[in-house]
Amino acid sequence: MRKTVLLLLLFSIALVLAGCAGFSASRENDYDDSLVVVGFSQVGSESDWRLANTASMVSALSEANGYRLLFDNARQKQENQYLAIRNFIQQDVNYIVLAPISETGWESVFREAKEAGIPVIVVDRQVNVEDESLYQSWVGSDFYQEGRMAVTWMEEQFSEEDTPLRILHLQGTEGATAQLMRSRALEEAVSRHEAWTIEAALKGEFTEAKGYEVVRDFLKTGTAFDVLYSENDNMTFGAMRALDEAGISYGREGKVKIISFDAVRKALQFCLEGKINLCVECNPLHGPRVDRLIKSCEAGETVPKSSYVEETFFTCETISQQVIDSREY
Ligand code: GZL
Repeated sequence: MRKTVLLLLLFSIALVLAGCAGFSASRENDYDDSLVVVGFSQVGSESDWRLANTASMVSALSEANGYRLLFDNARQKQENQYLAIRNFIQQDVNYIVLAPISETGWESVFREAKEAGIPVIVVDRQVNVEDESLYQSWVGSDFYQEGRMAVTWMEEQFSEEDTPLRILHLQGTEGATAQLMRSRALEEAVSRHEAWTIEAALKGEFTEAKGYEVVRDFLKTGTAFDVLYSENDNMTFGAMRALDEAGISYGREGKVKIISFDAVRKALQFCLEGKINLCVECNPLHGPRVDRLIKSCEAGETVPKSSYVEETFFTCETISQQVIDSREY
């Protein structure tokens, strides 16, 4: 008899604990299920541009705007983006948004998302997949056009056809669309101008630290150059520090002319001070576009396969404090 009572008592305790566990588990997932659940895999936080891009996405995909956002920072590693996407699939999100670190290697994980019935939206850099049905839409910049803006400025500044022009090329993360297209525009221009030469192509990985390191090491070779073509502002900031240390002047009155991409506020300030000659804008504010895309998908509307953001450029002569103060990033 005593044994039966004890067993019954243990069984009831087990039931109560299971019930609580069940209750606590359901409470963990107890969010407003009218929200659209979005898993966003971001490249990292390597640059001022990236921080502005993240801020734009987080503010647009807010709960007040009808979303539950799951955010993952891949810290510049593609395998972390694979992990994040598979995690989002397991959590059965409604949409996956990816800012890809590089163009290739997405087929299998995109196929897993498609098989799970989860649309993928790509932002910023592009993906290179055989089957374009693997993603719903892409929002980003025309990086080739950005490069064309820069080389057109160079052709205007250094118009004498036979004037030698020695270029130091500071490249972003290898294989990123921004790097591939900004580099292609420069390389095509150099092939058109016999007197133009690329003295070196340095890999700065879009970060200030790496930009400083590779330019510092290059300057030790004593190779002279006339123009620094730097594929993002943070690498430019690092290069400026290396040029300062080497006692090489730059900017409007300087020996070296500087071209920089992104046009974040700090770079525009340097442009106003005459330290950067040309800032080519790369618009990071993709959040509202992604919000509109998802809302269209939710309404069953057809969405464009790709949409480009508007961009411009600024020079020492055209930038002003008023323009800088009016910008969002
Ligand atoms: C461009 C973006 C690039 C920026 C860099 O859209 O992919 O990556 O130019 C960022 O600042 O790191």
